Amino acid sequence: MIELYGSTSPNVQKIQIMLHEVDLDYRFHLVDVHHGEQYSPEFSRLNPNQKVPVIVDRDGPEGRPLTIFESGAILIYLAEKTARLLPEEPAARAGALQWLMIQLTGIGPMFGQFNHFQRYAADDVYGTSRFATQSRRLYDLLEQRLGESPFLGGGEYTIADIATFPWIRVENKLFGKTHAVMNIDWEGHPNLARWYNTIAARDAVKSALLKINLVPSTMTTATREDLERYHARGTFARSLDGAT
Ligand SMILES: N[C@@H](CCC(=O)N[C@@H](CS)C(=O)NCC(=O)O)C(=O)O
Repeated sequence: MIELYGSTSPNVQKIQIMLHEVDLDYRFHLVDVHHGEQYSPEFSRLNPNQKVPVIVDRDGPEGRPLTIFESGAILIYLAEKTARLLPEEPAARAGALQWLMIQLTGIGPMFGQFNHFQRYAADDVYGTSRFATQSRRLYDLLEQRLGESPFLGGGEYTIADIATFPWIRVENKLFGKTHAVMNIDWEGHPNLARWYNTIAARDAVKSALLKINLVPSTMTTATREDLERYHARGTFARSLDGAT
């Protein structure tokens, strides 16, 4: 049994999709990140970085429980545990891992920052434009790659696709209509659309999405102070000179 600590975030959705793909039983524990549950001593013991997702594999190596944070590390662990969705052959494995890293270091952070500025700091023209530019560049990169290759890593569906798919979903609870907000159209990105539709049609993905859609957003009841803390601004901002 896997215990999954998460929220509605795309970084959590990728783990849910993976668990359905490799057919491992899991229990979902909602972490109310908009009311500060990630800072609790109990959660901080699971992840000192105080972010979701986290898993606890009750049947870890040598039968002992194992706690893992960071979605990329969790995907690699689950792929290795089940010998699924991460090729063993070195070239194919490197191909999958490099596109997994593009998601972890590019797509997630850039789309995330774009979403933040566009929704909460749209008056910051430079920030909004900078992250819109980076996000659009990444959409074009994916389109180019998927014009050359059926899946991101190569010929096979891998954890690189699983990691990226939730960030491209047209609608999710956290980001709303990401494509619409960024004026990204499927017509201009036909290879991305083909890839997206292929993944969305998989049985495991469909069953994962049914579960994902049941996870409630904790943002709706967040107070102004909760949001200031979540966004690390106002009284929660640290000063540049390190005084706070
Ligand atoms: N690099 C991390 C990112 C995790 C992350 O940013 N999680 C967000 C949800 S998308 C979170 O827990 N936010 C709460 C917070 O930052 O306080 C991963 O891929 O697991």
